[in-house]
Amino acid sequence: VEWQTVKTYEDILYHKMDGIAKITINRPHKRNAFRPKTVFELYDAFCDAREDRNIGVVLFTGAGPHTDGKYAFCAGGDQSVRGTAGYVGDDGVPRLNVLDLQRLIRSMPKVVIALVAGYAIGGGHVLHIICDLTIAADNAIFGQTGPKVGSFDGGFGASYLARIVGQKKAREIWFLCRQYDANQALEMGLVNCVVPVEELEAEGIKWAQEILEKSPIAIRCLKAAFNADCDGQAGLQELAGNATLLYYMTEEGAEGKQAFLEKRKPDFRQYPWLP
Ligand code: 2NE
Repeated sequence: VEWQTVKTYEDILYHKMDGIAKITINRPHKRNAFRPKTVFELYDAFCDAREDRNIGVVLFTGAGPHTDGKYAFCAGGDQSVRGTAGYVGDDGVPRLNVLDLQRLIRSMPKVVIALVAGYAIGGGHVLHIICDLTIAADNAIFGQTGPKVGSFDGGFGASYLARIVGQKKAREIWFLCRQYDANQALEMGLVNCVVPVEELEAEGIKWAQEILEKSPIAIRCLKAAFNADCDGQAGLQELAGNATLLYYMTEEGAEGKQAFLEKRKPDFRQYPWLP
């Protein structure tokens, strides 16, 4: 089976193969930094993957290497289009639309795996944080730059990072703006494994295939449960939405709808009050 192009975009590539979607930021000359258009395109592709019943896993990665030989997952917001109130697109409107993308990746009931080769920096680092799993190439470099370049992500970028690596380490990452290599990232639990760069995609496919053998409903409920632990009412909404989905799939749930449509009283007496 080979990757099939799903749709053609300007800033990203979008492929599918056998239950797996692959979304690639394609601006290697900018170390895959994102402008508003990049984020809109990513959002569109992630929505498609979310809606596709055949897709269970999304691999999220960056195109590379660039002509100078360097790799990047994503170097965050494109500073060359940063205006006074966000990143400015062709329409002249300043935006921080990457926050919408973060929420989509976090809440979609499919597993999103970041494949990081080279730099995952700034808002690009937060994008890998938000993914369910991260597979790092041996050349991966991680870090935040906000306090150096006049920015910060106090949302998932701070609080969820701290859940992953602990408060002390998260504060170090943000306050010192250092860069960390793949093995340091592995040591602090920031990534799931490290592989040679040439094996990155194959490893991602292997993990995806292992996940695809598992129960879709079990995985979606687990993702929602992990999220609910940190995400307050939005997390509970996600988790409870799965309970509603499962309830709709029961005879008991269907009886309510059927009775309404048949203009009769529902007969719930036939269903047990389980202990
Ligand atoms: C990523 C890093 C460390 C790579 O360094 P190096 O030395 O390998 O490459 P270089 O020469 O800096 O970059 C190569 C080309 O990519 C562009 C550069 O300007 C350069 O272009 P040319 O000079 O060749 O034309 N480039 C790289 N990153 C870019 C960026 N983010 N925006 C625009 N152009 C970029 C090094 O490049 C680096 O530190 N990059 C900046 C990382 C950064 O600070 N990102 C923004 C953080 S804030 C953010 O992302 C954010 C947020 O905090 C909250 C909400 C939303 C977004």
